[in-house]
Amino acid sequence: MNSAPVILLVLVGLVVLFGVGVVLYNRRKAAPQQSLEAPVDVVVAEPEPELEPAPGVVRRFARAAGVFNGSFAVLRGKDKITSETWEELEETLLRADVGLATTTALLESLKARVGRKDISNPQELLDALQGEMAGQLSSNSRELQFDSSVKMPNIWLFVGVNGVGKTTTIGKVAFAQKALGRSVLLAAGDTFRAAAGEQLETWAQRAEVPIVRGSEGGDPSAVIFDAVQSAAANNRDLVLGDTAGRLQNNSNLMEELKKVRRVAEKEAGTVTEVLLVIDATTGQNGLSQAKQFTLATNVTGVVLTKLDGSAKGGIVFAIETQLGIPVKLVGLGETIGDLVPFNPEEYVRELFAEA
Ligand SMILES: Nc1nc2c(ncn2[C@@H]2O[C@H](COP(=O)(O)OP(=O)(O)OP(=O)(O)O)[C@@H](O)[C@H]2O)c(=O)[nH]1
Ligand SMILES: [Mg+2]
Repeated sequence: MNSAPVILLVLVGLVVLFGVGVVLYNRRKAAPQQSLEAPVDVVVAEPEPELEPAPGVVRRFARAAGVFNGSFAVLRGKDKITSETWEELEETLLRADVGLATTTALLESLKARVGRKDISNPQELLDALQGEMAGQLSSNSRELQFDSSVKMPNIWLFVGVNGVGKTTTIGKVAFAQKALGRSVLLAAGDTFRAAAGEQLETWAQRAEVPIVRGSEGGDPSAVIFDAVQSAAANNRDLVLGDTAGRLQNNSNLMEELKKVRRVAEKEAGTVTEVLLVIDATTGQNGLSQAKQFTLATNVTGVVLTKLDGSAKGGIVFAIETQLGIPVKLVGLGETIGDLVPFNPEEYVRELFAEA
């Protein structure tokens, strides 16, 4: 009768053994599973084919220029020039921010040619428009002016209303000019707010160039003057001068810029470029700002920024026909390499390229 506890003990022992066995079996089974996960991780770490490669600067330029594609495709599909053709053309040009004055002039000229039977179908009309638009772009030099004959630093000033991209453009230009072998110095002439100097300092670090800063609320001309003196003393080639996009009293901004320019040339430097920075996304507003700046300072070129985020690339024509100033550089993003020289032939070709 004493066998009952023994049987119970044996049973418990068997259950425990079975349990341990199951756990061990599961562990062993789990082990290869874990080692299988490693290759899965590797697969995940490989470039994902679904992910679109980051669009390069060239592609962004083509995309910005491709604003006419849709409407022109519709026009190309027709075989007669009708009043609708003209409406479609006008609407497309205005939508791309070519501007009313420039659009009207372009269409007048084309209507005259259709009247003379020079042009007889929509395809010829578009070809003629392309030719006219290409012809409207300035024949002035788009090269950044650098006078190496003077034995003093060249100064390039960057002007424009706040937020257009002056400071960012200076960082990009510093990087590009340094790559060309020039020794560059940045001048933090925007003393309107402390953050402006810090922002330029960050760009100086990225481009690995020195910077001269003043105090917040200080005299911008004094900063430029100090920067030019420093550049001259250290045989630097080029000073890139940042300026404020606004002052406490906006009407003083133009006077301030005139003074900055005067002071920059007072002793050791020569201003060879005054680059007006215009934000492409502001459209025709940018144009009226530009007029004010050209009146106050002798603007030598335009930098058109944010063309990567804009369907308003037509502003190039408005700027060049109405101000007569060449667009020299185009900004296509926020990083240091996102700046390209403006190539008018390529731009017009892209505008009229069939999608
Ligand atoms: N997408 C895009 N953004 C840009 C470009 N250029 C500048 N930006 C952005 O525009 C914003 C304003 O640029 P800033 O360089 O600070 O402009 P700013 O003219 O110096 O402005 P203020 O100092 O306020 O007068 C920033 O967020 C920049 O990153 C460009 O070409 N493309
Ligand atoms: Mg700035």
